[in-house]
Amino acid sequence: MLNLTGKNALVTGIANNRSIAWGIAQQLHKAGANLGITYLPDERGKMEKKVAELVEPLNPSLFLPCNVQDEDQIKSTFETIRDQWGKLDILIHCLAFASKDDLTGDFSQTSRSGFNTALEISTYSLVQLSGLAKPLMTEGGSIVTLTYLGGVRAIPNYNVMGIAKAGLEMSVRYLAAELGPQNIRVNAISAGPIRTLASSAVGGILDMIHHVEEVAPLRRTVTQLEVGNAAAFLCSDLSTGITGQILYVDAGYEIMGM
Ligand code: NAD
Ligand code: 0WE
Repeated sequence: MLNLTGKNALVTGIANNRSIAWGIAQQLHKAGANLGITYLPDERGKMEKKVAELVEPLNPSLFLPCNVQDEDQIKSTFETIRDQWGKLDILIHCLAFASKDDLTGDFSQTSRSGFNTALEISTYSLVQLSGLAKPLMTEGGSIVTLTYLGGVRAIPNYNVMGIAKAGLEMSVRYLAAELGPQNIRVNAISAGPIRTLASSAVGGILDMIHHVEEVAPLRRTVTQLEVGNAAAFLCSDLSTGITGQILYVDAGYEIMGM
């Protein structure tokens, strides 16, 4: 049975009720996990209030600001986990960012700063958070990140995010190789397109979703809760033999030739 009682889970990447991380947090809570939630703070504290209200029903025992571009916030997040929880069992990495200018037009025109920002936030953050989680996962653990097919195939306009996801998927393998001896497993879920804050800001996302609805074996897109169920599985004792893998939760789209 899928049971996460007694497990401490840190979930990053909740912005609103459409976030994939919100689907994951709900399923981890349902399975009995003790939750810590991080959010991306803004100057006016609007995000803090919004996300706090959203996650309240899940009774998180930690609720912390964590901009992955801010060294101090990252450090203090993990210090708090060490002091309050003692050990960490589950890390959900569910964030990405590229400048909107870099998600349209010619990939060859990506600026140095745009490239660096996309890879810093979307890729390096997994490496850094995993490194900080490592000493806290004293009883083993499970790290799960979110990727997209655009890291493996050239998908129109995904551009620099594709390079970030390719790096992310390879980071999963190197992290799995390093952390395996400590019984820490590292996997990624490659989700099909879902309408979220991040994806809705992207031109042509609706056409993309309609294409998936026509071509995917299941003739539909997937939901945040379906991704959440796969994440709960990867965090549970049902998947103790699985590490370093990319699990497609995409209604089967990836297998198709067109
Ligand atoms: P979302 O906008 O709800 O989530 C993105 C999150 O990234 C937000 O919570 C945002 O606050 C956070 N973030 C951005 N910059 C940050 C920073 N500097 N520090 C900390 N957090 C930061 O959108 P989503 O679609 O749920 O995206 C979550 C993950 O799922 C991403 O990795 C995305 O690439 C991946 N993904 C999304 C889809 C899709 O179609 N929506 C498909 C496959 C994979
Ligand atoms: O990973 C993603 C989205 C990531 C993302 C989205 C945005 C929009 C708002 C990263 N940074 C930003 N920055 C912003 O300013 N997905 C998998 C969703 C997505 O994005 C696409 C897609 C799909 C699917 C971009 C182009 C083509 C398809």
